[in-house]
Amino acid sequence: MTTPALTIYGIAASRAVRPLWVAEELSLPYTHEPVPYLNAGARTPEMLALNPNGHIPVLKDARPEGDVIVWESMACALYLARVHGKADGVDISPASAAEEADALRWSFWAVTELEKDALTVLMHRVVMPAEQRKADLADAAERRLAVPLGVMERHLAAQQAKGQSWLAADRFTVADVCVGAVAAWALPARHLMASLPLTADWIQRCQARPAQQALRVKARSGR
Ligand SMILES: N[C@@H](CCC(=O)N[C@@H](CS)C(=O)NCC(=O)O)C(=O)O
Repeated sequence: MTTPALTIYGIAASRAVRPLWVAEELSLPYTHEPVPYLNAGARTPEMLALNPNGHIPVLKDARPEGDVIVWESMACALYLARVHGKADGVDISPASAAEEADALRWSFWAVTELEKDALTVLMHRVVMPAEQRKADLADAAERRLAVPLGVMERHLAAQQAKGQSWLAADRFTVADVCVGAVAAWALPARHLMASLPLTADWIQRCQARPAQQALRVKARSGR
């Protein structure tokens, strides 16, 4: 058996889920190296040689012209779709200039407008031990999130009016992966989500993708 050209470094219970999810959706052959981020797992000499920031995920694409190394989770996800997708209007890769633009703008939007506050909600509502959670931090993050998530709610309503049930098209695309992976962190903001029915429904549909469910099983196993 030949070794796959693609290697994704990083456990599924991390931002590595973004490129892992794209690879699964595209049915790409790849090697998964479940490097943890705790205990400086991303800061070994081998990992620092790949990503001097000391973070996961990292993507390696062994190409005839030489290895291509990508870090930053959104870049890894978008690279896989751009370079390894078919762009046929069937798979999740952008199939037109408009879809490419949507994948880029919504992915950048997710990391700049959503990620920090969504992570605060997740950590201080669910992940941290109860005695360390700070409700006031989560409350403030939820108030701020109401603004960008309101933008998303209105966008999804406009998409629905065009007969498109996903973020960038009438099919699930890499834009849904990139934004859905971040927006899901805000699900514990229950009151906020109750006020955003289209957004809550879209996040649940992203989470219900078989690729996402398989990765959640993997995440629970620690890989
Ligand atoms: N902006 C980066 C953030 C990467 C990041 O912070 N990854 C975490 C895991 S989700 C990590 O590697 N933390 C280990 C550390 O910072 O030591 C990305 O999206 O890839």
